[in-house]
Amino acid sequence: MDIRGLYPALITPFDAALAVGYGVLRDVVRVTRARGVTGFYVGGSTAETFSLTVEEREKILETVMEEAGGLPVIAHVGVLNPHDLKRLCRHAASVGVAAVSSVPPFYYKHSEAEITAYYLDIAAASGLKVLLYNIPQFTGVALTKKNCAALFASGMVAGIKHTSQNLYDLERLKNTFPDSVMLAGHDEVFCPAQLMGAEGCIGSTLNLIPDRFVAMDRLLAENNPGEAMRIQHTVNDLVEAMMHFSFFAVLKFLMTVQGLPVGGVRPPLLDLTDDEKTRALELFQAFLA
Ligand code: MN9
Repeated sequence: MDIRGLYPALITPFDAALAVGYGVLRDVVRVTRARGVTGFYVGGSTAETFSLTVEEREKILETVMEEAGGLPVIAHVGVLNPHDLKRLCRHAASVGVAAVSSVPPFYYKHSEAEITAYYLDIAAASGLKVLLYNIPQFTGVALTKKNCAALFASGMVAGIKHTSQNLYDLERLKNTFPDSVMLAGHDEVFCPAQLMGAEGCIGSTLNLIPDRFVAMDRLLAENNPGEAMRIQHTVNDLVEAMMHFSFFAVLKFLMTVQGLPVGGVRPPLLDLTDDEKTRALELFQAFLA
């Protein structure tokens, strides 16, 4: 399955009791589909995945698969416990995802051999190709053409979700492994990432403003990077403003304001205060104006 394209890194809706809102999740998938996204990334950072149980992660994936209408779904299966990892890999394969994905093993400083073995275990347990998830700001390790060479050589890597502003690393990866799919992971560098070798993106703000990414993508395909960058600047004004708040809390608040009642965030993340909500609403209204 072709995994190039525009993916929301889906949020996880929660109800007032902080249980997963599976019905609202269906709505999020339907609404973003109607607004032009071409696939779904499930259970990643934006999903608050490390605050979910294994059972919830499985049920969330099943729910998205039912609403995805045949669009490619990529499941983040990352977890340190090998038992849960194998279970999530097998489950993802059983429901028909296009690829599995994971951040590299985290918390400890893992060696290159350990990172390689972790990903090969995922490929073996799922029988699927793996989309590496490079997010050095959180994992403390940058995946590069050098330390991922063995993984790409294994033939089990679909590509990389590059959530890094180092676009030189991205360009070197694409240049070295041209048959792999590179997806931008930082929404604020969507346009330049496409010029540096990405063929799409996986991002949190595609839950909220997917149409802006569809528009940028179309303009780039029409060879009009100038106009695409005009949109990028407006997106980045919003992202910069959102970064003054707890990011996923403000993202979910703005989705709620837009008519998708996705609720708040799960602890240990904190929701916006009433004052923050007022300010967030003002800045979003300015963005839409
Ligand atoms: O999944 C997201 N990564 C994180 C991708 O949140 C860690 C991005 O979409 C960012 O939220 C976004 C803002 O920095 O680029």
